[in-house]
Amino acid sequence: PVVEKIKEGQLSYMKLMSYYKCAIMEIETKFRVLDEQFSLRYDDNPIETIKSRLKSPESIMKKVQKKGLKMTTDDIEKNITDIAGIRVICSFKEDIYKLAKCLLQQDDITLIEKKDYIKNPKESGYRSLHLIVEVPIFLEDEKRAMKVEVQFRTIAMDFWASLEHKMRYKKDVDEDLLTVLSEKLTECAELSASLDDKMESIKNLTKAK
Ligand code: 0O2
Repeated sequence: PVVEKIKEGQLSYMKLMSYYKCAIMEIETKFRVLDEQFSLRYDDNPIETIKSRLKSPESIMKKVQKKGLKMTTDDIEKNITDIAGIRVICSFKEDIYKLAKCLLQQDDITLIEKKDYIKNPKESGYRSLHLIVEVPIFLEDEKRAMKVEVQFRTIAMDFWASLEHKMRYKKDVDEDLLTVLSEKLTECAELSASLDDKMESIKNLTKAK
C-alpha cells in the first residue's frame, strides 16, 4: 500500500506538471499572435524573445518547505504561483505595458496579482513587470484554470538580472565582498534603466517623423 501511495503521488504530480506545460503553451501562443499582429499592423515586433520554464522539483520542494506547505499537489497548486513561468523580453519599456494590457484584456485571462518592479524597483535594483494570471486549458473532458507567472523585461533589464543572478549565487564570496557587489550591481541597474529611457526617447524621435 505504501508503494501504491507513492506511485499515486508521483502520477498526480506528473499530471499537474503537464497541465502547467499546457498553460505555458497557451500563453506563449497568445504572445506570438500579438507579436505577429503588431508586426503586420505597425511593422513593429515588440517581442525580442520568449523564454519559458517549468519550475524544477527541487525548487518546488524548497518553496514548499519555506512556506510550510504539505507536499501534496493540492497544496502546491494552490500556493505556488510560479510553477509555470514565461519571460517576455521586449525592446522597450512601452512594449511591456502594451503587451501586458493586450494580454489582460483577453476574456479568458484572469489577473491574480500584479507586481510592477519597473515603477517600484526592488532594493537590489531588479526591474521587471510580474503578472500572475490564470488561463484555462481544455482537456479531453474538462476545463482547468492554471496559474502562470509572466515576467516582462526589456533586454537591458534581462541582461542585468541574468548577470546579477549569476554573481549572487557564487559560493565563494564572503559577506564584505557581497555588500560591495550588491552596491555595484544596484548602481549598474540604475545605469541600465537610464539607458532604457534614452533608447526609448530615441525611438520616439523616429516615431515622430
Ligand atoms: P526563478 O528560478 O527565477 O524562478 P516568491 O516568488 O513568492 O518566493 P516574491 O518576492 O513574492 O517571492 O516573488 P517576486 O519578487 O514577485 O519574484 C520572484 C522572481 O523574480 C524570482 O524567481 C526571480 O526570477 C525574479 N527576481 C526577483 N527579485 C530578483 C532580483 O533581485 N534579482 C534577480 N536576478 N531576479 C529577481 P525565483 O523564485 O527567485 O527563481
